[in-house]
Amino acid sequence: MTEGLDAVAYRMCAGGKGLLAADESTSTIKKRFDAIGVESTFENRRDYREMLFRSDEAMKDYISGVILFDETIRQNAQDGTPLVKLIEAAGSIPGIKVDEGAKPQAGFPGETVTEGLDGLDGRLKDYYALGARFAKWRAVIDIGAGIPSYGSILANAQALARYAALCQANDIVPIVEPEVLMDGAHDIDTCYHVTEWVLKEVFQQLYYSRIRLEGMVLKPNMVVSGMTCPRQASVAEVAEKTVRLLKNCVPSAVPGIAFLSGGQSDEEATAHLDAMIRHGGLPWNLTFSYGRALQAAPQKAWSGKAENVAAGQAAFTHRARMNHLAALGQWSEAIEQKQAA
Ligand code: 5MM
Repeated sequence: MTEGLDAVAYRMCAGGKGLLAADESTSTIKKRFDAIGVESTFENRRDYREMLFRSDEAMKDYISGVILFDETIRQNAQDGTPLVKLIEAAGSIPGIKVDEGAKPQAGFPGETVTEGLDGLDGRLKDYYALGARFAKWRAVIDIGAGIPSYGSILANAQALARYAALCQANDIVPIVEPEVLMDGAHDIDTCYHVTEWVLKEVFQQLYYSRIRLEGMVLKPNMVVSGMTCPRQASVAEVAEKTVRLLKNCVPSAVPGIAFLSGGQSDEEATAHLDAMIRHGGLPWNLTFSYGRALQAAPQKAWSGKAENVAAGQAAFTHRARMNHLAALGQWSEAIEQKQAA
């Protein structure tokens, strides 16, 4: 018997577990590998991801699901076991990124719209057969002079809603990811207002597309200062403003919200999540769906060498454990230091 949409959506964000975003496209993983001096070959990408998925403690106790890229969902481990089976064996859920990237939006200089709706119904059927029980689509909203525009927010929200409808029709939980980028010198209140505008429009379009909110997961950015803003908000301010914004925009029928890290440091991403949970009284489960903030440390520790696999797994397990504690509101700087040692 297959688990229903609502049950999968709930399981993705519950119990202090969160998602590993390992869905880097070929060009993004190349950038990550370039930074550690590793050639981005089919075999190296397999070995790296196999190292993560064979990290027993992390995968069994802290990672509820893994977002995969098309290549990975079809790839076998060195011993021939499908990588998807490694994830399932750990009790974690395989998922798949189905968007085809943010492309320049005609008529909207400096803005993008995410593509990938053509043929999506058929691709979702294939991915379900390969084991995917959830999917992800990322819309990208930049803050700059005169942007974002309503036309771009609307086009992206409509695409997210159409994607989510196709997912649910195929028994796949949609992760709806509207990311307001933290690049730029804007302040935290600008991030608040733009994210509010985006989330209001996204939930409006989800309503028009008849999305079952109980069977989806939201993956938003946190409300943070722009990366080059001279005044960087404190952890407490980020947590307070993010919780306030979400309470104003996200219906309580949504079972879970799993944040992206978006360029925050590993520890900032953990500290922010922990501070939000400590607010208490939240109507949804809050957790992580980090890419960089879970993988930067293991990538560095591994550096493409077979003899470093144990060190890479230890680094991944540490970050996953810290985010697990944060998702339970039990993380602290002292624990971070003690367990890293
Ligand atoms: C892992 O990165 C994902 C894929 O990005 P590309 O399609 O550009 O290669 C990305 O969508 C990711 O899942 C989310 O943005 C969260 O990652 P971060 O690093 O922001 O936590």
